[in-house]
Amino acid sequence: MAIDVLLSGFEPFDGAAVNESWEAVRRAAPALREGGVLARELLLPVEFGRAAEALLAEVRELRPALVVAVGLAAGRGAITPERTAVNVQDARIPDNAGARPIDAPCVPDGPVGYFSTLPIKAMVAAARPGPAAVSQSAGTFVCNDVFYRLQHALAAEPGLAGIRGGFVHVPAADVVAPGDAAEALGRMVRAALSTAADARIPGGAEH
Ligand code: PCA
Repeated sequence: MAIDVLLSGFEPFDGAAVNESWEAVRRAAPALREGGVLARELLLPVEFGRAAEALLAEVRELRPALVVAVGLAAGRGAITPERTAVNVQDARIPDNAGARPIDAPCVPDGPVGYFSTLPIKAMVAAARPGPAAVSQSAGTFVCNDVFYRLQHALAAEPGLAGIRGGFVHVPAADVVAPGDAAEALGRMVRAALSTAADARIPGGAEH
């Protein structure tokens, strides 16, 4: 049977004991299944290259309608669907395997970036009334690497045609508790499954 959604979260990194992304995903997936959505969850290592390869292996195997990769953005004040992935690895801290690339491409000779193919505005609306906003960039660490390689594979591999994918960052547990993040994630997944053309809601920013 075809799967509706593959949700991924990450292992802890940077000395933390837990990663709120996995805390949200491991709660959201069974709740979605109870509600009749065919959801699968996958825990990813915080490692450049290896995390994306693990996600893509599962995507090729399951061929879900949607792929929603989730990561922790500890400094943020809201749940944030990401608009763009950029072809850059620039690590402020080493990943969990000790790799610390600086200004390297995620995919050599790949395009500069990809847009999410999830309806990010409809997902922000679905996540509210909790704090939720569009993010214009997933950064340049492992989350962006996973997001970029996911979008690259979905765009380039004929066997993955039609699969929509994207990335959501969740904030630390003191901003949004994991149970609340899981509920919001569930609503966002349902919105993404039922939304073909994204809602026209402003989500931009001035700096
Ligand atoms: N957050 C990191 C990587 C793993 C995670 O949960 C990031 O934003 O790149």
